[in-house]
Amino acid sequence: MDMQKEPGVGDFVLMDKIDLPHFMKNLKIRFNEGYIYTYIGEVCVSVNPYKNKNIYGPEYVSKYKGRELFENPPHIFAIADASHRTMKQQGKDTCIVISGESGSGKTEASKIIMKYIASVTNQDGQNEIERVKNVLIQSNSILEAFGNAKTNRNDNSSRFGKYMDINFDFKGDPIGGHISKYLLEKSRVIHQQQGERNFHCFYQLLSGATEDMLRKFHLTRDSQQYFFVKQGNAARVDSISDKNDYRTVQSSLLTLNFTAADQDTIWRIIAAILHMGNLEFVVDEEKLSMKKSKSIESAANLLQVKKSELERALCERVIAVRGDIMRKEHTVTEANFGRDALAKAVYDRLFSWIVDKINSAIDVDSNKIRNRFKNTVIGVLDIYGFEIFENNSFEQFCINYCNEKLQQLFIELVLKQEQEEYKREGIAWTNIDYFNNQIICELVDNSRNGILAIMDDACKMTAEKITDEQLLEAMDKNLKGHNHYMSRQIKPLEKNLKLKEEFRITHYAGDVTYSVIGFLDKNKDTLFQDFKRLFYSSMDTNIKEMWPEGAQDITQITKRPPTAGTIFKNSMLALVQNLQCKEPHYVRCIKPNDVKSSSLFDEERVKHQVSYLGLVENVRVRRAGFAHRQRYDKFLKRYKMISQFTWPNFRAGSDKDACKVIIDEYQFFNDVQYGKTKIFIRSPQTLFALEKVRNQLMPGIVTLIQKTWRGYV
Ligand code: AOV
Ligand code: MG
Repeated sequence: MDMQKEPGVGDFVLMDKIDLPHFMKNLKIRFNEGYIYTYIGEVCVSVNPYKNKNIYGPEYVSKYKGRELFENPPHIFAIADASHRTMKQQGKDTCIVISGESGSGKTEASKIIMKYIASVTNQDGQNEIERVKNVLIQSNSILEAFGNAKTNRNDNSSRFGKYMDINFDFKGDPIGGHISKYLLEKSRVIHQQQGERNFHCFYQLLSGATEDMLRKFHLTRDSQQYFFVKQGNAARVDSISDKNDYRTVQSSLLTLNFTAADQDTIWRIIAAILHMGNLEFVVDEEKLSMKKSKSIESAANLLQVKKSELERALCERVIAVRGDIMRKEHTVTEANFGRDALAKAVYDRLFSWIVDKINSAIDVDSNKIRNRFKNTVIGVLDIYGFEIFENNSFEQFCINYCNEKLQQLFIELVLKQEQEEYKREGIAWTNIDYFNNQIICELVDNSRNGILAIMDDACKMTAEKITDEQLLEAMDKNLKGHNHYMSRQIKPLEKNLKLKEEFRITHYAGDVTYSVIGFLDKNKDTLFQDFKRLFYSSMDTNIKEMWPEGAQDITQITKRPPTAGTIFKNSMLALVQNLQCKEPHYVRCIKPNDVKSSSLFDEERVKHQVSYLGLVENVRVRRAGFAHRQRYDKFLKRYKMISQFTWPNFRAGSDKDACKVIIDEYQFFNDVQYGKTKIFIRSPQTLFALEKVRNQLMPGIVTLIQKTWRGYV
């Protein structure tokens, strides 16, 4: 095997001893030598190289195309190929689940996978398939412009979860797709922590737009003029060229059939949000009004609504009291809250609208190729990774919960698959101990006393307004004694909890301290109805389309919409269900250090990730007895040359019998078990030995074949 020529071992299953130190040693040797991929059976462990590697070109594509995992050195291409092959040959839906903490390389991995799939398909060069491939690939730059941002963990951090289905026809060519997005971190629109930025698109517009366009939008190039993009003091990022990215986004928008009017709407909304950030309110003789500035006029213009009506919607709200309609003026706090909620909602709706538009460009149902009857799917999941910041709020809580759910899925599927395989093949199996994070998932999503349920209860009480502190009290009451939950109320001297409004969750990937302040508002996610009506009245038909519920009559609105937390939880449950019914392939991403260095292997940081990802346990389960398993026909194909009884053909029985003959001849019978369809080999040494014999005989065989060929010519 090629693997043996590489530093360390290419599959952790082949290590002499399976424990954390050996795992670390192998990973480190490989990273230092520039080998970023290593397998655990069929799972691909990937360490972020933090530099461009020359391993994704056409020669690599042809090397991996149509090959089995073990035939080549470990590579993410092999995982993509395996997923595509299973889908194509067995007609099964497959998925590739990419996980790892923030900055570990998930989004890059997902793009590499998509590009690989694009390179190995459409060999006949059909126009429509080429178009679909382009849409799939170019959608990335648009989604990243509007859904990614610089954080303190990653210069290009995904601030939304993304699951993309790619649909294939019977030949294995992509004919369409669908993108599902999960909870965009919209609070970033109005606030950024020190060192962070708003979404890339804001800076792209300011750097990339023509002078003419800026004038039309009443903007200056200087991002420091706009409160919504300057709070993190990090407008410039070394690794990013906003100007070039703006151009890329523009050309991608064109490819994806966004009309000139659509593009205009998009950038006008971004400009309007920049202006919204500069709106201020004053109270004069107890009357609330807007502080004089050009911003309100600009915002109204750009959103194509009446200035007076935007101003009114920002300063007061219309309420229905027992069927009567009344106006109520905001306090300054309410007005500020309303403005921020508006900016967030406008952005969120824009993002959803963009995703919908991309989907309509690749939707299979409306696609011309729908008459091709067979339609299988590869799903690629790239979510926001586990993250801990200086200040952690509702958004981190959701993101980290999402990572818990995926870890849970990994545990279940990897264990389950393994168990089922042994059961199916009639092989005895003993369980390997794991940390099962189900208990943390339940701490969050248990419908009776999980944090989300407690939060929803608090949001339902309208009689008196419940504060965030009261929410924390309710959580303390319900969760006291839970091993993964802690607050100062429960343990007054707990030193990691600085403030009384903080609580801590011991996640699978580490302790995170959250501030409860803002949880209730973010969960309720209220937006005054007035805004919805206003935007429904916009002269811009795209904007109107983004606010359909503006058509509702105010007296008709009685039902409380589901909370943000509940929507997110349900979307996670649906996601997990969806992934569960596909054949999964895994990429486990690891971040080598916190300083984005291509040469530093920070042992402590890596060790922590290896531990919480359960990778060593993964190897153990995989090795529990059997380092290698292979279908009889495949095993025979590879090794029949090493026995005179099976070479060139075995005629005395089944493939299984032939495999037995080989194993018996080399006296490995104590190390092997025979399942129903597969051979299971216990120790890697047996495999090495077989490989060695094969390698030794290979030159002879090659010469023999060559001779035979010469005879023919
Ligand atoms: P993430 O998706 O896992 O974080 P990314 O995929 O954005 O992380 O990777 C972070 C950065 O690491 C990229 O911008 C690249 O600079 C570098 N990188 C990652 N993988 C590779 C690779 N294979 N080759 C070269 N450079 C790479 V987050 O979205 O924050 O969870 O929410
Ligand atoms: Mg990402």
